[in-house]
Amino acid sequence: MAVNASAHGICRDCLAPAAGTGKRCHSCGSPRVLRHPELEALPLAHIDCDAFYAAVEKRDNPDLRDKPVIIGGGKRGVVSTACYIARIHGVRSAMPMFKALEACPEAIVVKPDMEKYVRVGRQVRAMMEALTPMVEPISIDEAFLDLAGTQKLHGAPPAHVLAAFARRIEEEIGITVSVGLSYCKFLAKVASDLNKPRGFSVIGRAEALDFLAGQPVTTIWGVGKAFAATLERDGVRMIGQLQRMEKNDLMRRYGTIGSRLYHLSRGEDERTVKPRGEAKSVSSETTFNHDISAASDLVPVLRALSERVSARLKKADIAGRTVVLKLKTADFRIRTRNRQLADPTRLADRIFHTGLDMLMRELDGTRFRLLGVGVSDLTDAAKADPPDLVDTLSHKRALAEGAIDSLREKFGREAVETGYTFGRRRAGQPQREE
Ligand code: DCP
Ligand code: MG
Repeated sequence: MAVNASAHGICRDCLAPAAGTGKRCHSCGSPRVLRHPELEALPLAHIDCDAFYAAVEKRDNPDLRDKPVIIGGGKRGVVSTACYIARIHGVRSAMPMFKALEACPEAIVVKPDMEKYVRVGRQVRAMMEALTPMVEPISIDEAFLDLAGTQKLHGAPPAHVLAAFARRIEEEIGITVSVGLSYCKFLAKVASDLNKPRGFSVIGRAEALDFLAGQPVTTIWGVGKAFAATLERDGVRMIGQLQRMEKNDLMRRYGTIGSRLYHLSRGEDERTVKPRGEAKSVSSETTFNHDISAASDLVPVLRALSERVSARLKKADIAGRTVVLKLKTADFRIRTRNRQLADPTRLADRIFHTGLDMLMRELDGTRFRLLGVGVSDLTDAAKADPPDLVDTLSHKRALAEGAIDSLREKFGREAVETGYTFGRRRAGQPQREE
């Protein structure tokens, strides 16, 4: 971000080195010159495709290119994504479609073609994995990459490799990406969002504290609207204020998230990039406001957590063979229970029912402060959830779950809730995921 006379630089169009301070590239005249004093030292990137679904549709139908395009599920649905032209008119993801069309009546609405987006997402990922095995996918269109130690292989520092990558994605896939480059995950992710679309932002060590000081607390990973409101009530709105607070004070006020606030506000993030294959388990857990013992309180939470785990398995295209239940009693004793399934699963319903069976055996009036569920023995999704000859009912459930998933894809998460979670989603808000 900071421009400095001695900054290393690269032209994002022709990839020529851009020494000096000129605004334009000496080789091709492009204004897209990237300069930063730490450009050659930073290894950690976050890459996120721009208006992903809309970009794919524009690629496949050039008539759409200069028009506002909304991808969504028809008039009753919500906006999945809006292209950047539609965003100028105020259209946003998750907005009800009728509102979006009020804001931008001339928008062209395209129904989502998930299979196509998954296909394109995989192509992008394969191209990332050609740069480094250290790729951690976050969703269909974004991933963290750790390029440390790849300079010899590529004959160029990470920044150069990333600029070349962004250009290749445009040429070979026909969509655009934004890149964030930093020394840690938190700031790489923040950076990739700074000048979307076709962005490339760098946040170096030297500027991290000053940069963060001027950002709102919502920039911190894990600080949503509700928690931001709590902080606001305590008079804290900007990260700069957190930087002046003691760790003990933050932890006393906000518990474990206080420690996260302390470190992230100072640009300290020790999380490493974990390639997909390295994950040992996928789980989700929540600590209750008050200790609880009744099935009627615990079961809806288990349901919500199971759905959360399932959604993440589906997103990552993996499945798990062992369901793990975790409980922490009011006196901080941890109980874990495991059950191996005949086949790996990624279905919320299977995870929930297996977890429920284990949970019911633990209910004897003991008060619990934490409930978690997850799966381990992770495998590729290909062998998961085969049609079950014995348990035909479970096959029907699997089919129903597939139908619910496609409705959710069309209409958004909250559109379809099952009996267990209806109206109670808040109770099961996961606080920690691994
Ligand atoms: N998506 C969705 N519903 C949401 C948010 C996202 O269906 N509420 C889908 C559509 C997006 C894709 O996921 O194209 C990627 O999500 P992003 O948040 O990365 O959004 P975009 O890629 O669309 O836009 P941006 O350029 O801001 O990354
Ligand atoms: Mg995106």
